[in-house]
Amino acid sequence: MVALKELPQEEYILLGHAACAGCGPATSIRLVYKALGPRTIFVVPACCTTVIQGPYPYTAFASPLLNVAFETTAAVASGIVAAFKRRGIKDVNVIGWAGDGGTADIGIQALSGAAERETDFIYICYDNEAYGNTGFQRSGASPYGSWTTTTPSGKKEHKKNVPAIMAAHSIPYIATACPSYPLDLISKLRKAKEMKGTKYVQILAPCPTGWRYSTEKTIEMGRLAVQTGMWALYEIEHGKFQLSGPSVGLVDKAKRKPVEEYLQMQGRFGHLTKEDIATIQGWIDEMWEKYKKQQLNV
Ligand SMILES: Cc1ncc(C[n+]2csc(CCOP(=O)(O)OP(=O)(O)O)c2C)c(N)n1
Ligand code: SF4
Ligand SMILES: [Mg+2]
Repeated sequence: MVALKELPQEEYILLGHAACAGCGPATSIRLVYKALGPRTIFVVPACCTTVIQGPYPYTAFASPLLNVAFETTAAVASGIVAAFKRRGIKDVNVIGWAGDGGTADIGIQALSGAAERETDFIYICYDNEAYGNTGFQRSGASPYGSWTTTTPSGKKEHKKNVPAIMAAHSIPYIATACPSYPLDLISKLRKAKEMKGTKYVQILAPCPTGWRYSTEKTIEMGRLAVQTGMWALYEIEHGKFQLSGPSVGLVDKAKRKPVEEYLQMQGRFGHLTKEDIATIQGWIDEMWEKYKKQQLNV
């Protein structure tokens, strides 16, 4: 695990960005930059980041960023990787940086193709669990029961498991992360940077505007997501699954906080009944039984 004192003092997401106060994705960009440094090119489809970056001709990113059509993130990144290879450029990190809508739903075909071609890049899905940029519509990654503008009485389906879909592609590295655990996040990206082939990282990035909580609680919200087991931190390295960070100690259900503690802090879950909460708790417990088996390799 990287130590705090090893992190660069420099900031690469600059003053004047246009994120909402308390934006989890903006904090995540800051950490990704601290992990990878400024020799990094971001490929970004339509999403909140196209606002966070600031209006043209200004930019809050200290390195090149390409805005691309929604479904093309991994395809464009593949082209950049090929062009760099042709020109013999080896020291630039090519990052696909897309939201959950742009990953779980709209960009999944291009992502799957890039993974199958073993494209040498890191694809990061920052997951605020809805289509934030267009007013918070449901995505495949929105959790069961959550209010969005297209699920006014709560989503009826569970969250799509994109890391598992990527695991089915047998890529060398998959990780989940959260900006509430910055050193864990940075360590995972540094590891991904050193590996060849397609690396997939999904960051749970709390969004006060859509999740409806007060802006100073973003870090606390991410911690609660992890402590309740709603979001598990893990790595799948060359097919080997391993829980990481605080999630290591949460295999035993008694160690996890009840999910209600997390849900009750967010307006998007304000309408949930006891039965809904039990359904979500049941889903978490079921997921953790799977993590336990994967951890034990059975
Ligand atoms: C092909 C296409 N369909 C729809 C849109 C409209 N659109 C722009 S951003 C966005 C939401 C993106 O959601 P997500 O990928 O989760 O990123 P977030 O906004 O949450 O950061 C949508 C639907 C578009 N730009 N292009
Ligand atoms: S809507 Fe959410 S993800 Fe988008 S900029 Fe605001 S806080 Fe960040
Ligand atoms: Mg989103």
